[in-house]
Amino acid sequence: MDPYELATRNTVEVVTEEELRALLDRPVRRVYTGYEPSGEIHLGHMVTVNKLMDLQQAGFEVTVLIADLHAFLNRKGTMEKIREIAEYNRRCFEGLGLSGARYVLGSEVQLTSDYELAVLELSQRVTLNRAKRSMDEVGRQMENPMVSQMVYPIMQMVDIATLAVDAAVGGIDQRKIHMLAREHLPSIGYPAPVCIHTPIINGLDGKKMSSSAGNVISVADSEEEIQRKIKKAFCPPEIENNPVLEILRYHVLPRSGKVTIRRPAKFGGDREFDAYEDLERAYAAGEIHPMDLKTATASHLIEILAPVHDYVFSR
Ligand code: TYR
Repeated sequence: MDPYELATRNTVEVVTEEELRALLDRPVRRVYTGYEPSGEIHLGHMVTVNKLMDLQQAGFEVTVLIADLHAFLNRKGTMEKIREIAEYNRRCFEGLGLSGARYVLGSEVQLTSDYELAVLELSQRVTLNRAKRSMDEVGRQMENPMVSQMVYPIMQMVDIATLAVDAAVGGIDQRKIHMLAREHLPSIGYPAPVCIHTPIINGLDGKKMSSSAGNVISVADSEEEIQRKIKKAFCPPEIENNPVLEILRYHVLPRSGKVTIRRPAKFGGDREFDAYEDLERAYAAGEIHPMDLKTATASHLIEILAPVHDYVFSR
């Protein structure tokens, strides 16, 4: 696949496309994504993991930031607890295919005086209002934001400079922080990063994905759990807000290259799709039954996640 196509497939926005093209012409290019350590690495995280893998294939050096201090600032728990899951997360990301990446633990690079000076410098340029709004979709309990959650976006900007990356990948929920970075990093002598935004996919029930709501599939799930969760997933006969189609689009097709629907001959026989548009069209036209779509999704996902599960839990 052409590098530009690889870099932009399955994204909702690239800021800017011209800058990305220029980057692809450079001999060395670096991209990163930061993740707050999380008890479960799930299909939501995997959308950006897949994008990083696309970019790796398009010649980017990939950095994964395990943002332990950010999780702390965002009220996700004690530093001790967060550190513990950070190590687990790293193994998950490696198992998912990011084995050739550079891994950086936030607290290992964010407590130097240069870093702190950059944070202070930028905090003097960003209004409280902008900082707060940038956290709308990222911050926890934002009806009552803490000062730590205003420091958070400033530090995310400084990460980009400190890690010396040319591009930042994130869900579209990171957009406002990224726009602040593009606006303000040049004032501390750092070029504006190219920002690549992926969609936020829905949970299996069609509602906002959240580990606590149990509507996600994670790297830790067994085959039986994957089967069970997909079986009861929301899968309307439409293409709008259909979490099963989203899994096929954002996970199965990029990783397996095709979707195979297995059916007895009397129900139309097997069908194979290697482009999402074709699958979507066939499904919208009623040529594929939701039950068959689910069965195919479960077996593809099991095939994708089994080796990851083994890698993560094999010792
Ligand atoms: N803001 C990201 C999230 O919502 C985490 C993150 C933290 C990303 C620091 C980048 C960064 O530099 O999970």
